[in-house]
Amino acid sequence: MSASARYKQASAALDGDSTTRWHTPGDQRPGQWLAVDLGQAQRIHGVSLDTGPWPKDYPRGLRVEVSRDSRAWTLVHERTTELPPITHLLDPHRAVRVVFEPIDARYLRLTCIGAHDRYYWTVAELGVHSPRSKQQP
Ligand SMILES: [Ca+2]
Repeated sequence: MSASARYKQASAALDGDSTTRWHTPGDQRPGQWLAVDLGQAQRIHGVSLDTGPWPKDYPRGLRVEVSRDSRAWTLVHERTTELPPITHLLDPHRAVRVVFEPIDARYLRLTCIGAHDRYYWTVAELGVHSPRSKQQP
């Protein structure tokens, strides 16, 4: 797991503990990214970004790209969000859920395409969804 410029603790977004987090070093800005290597290609069709105890730190816009070789990337989701996503109202912990057409991927790259002057972008836990298992930690 890696993240853009000197963002430490990227692994905290995948440690199974929603009280630990990866977050941007300051207010969220377009271009900040978080990437994950699933270890091997697998069929996936969605991601969820759990904000843990920081529900206002959802990304104000998110681009999701996937790749099999970390060189050729396929855009599977891109949307700016001025208002809280509907999932935020249902479950603040899972502030962002993204579903896309099933695709084989080993690498995921999440990029912030929005900005906020008061809030970080936080990912307490990243969930990667495959068509077989609805949810994986
Ligand atoms: Ca965590």
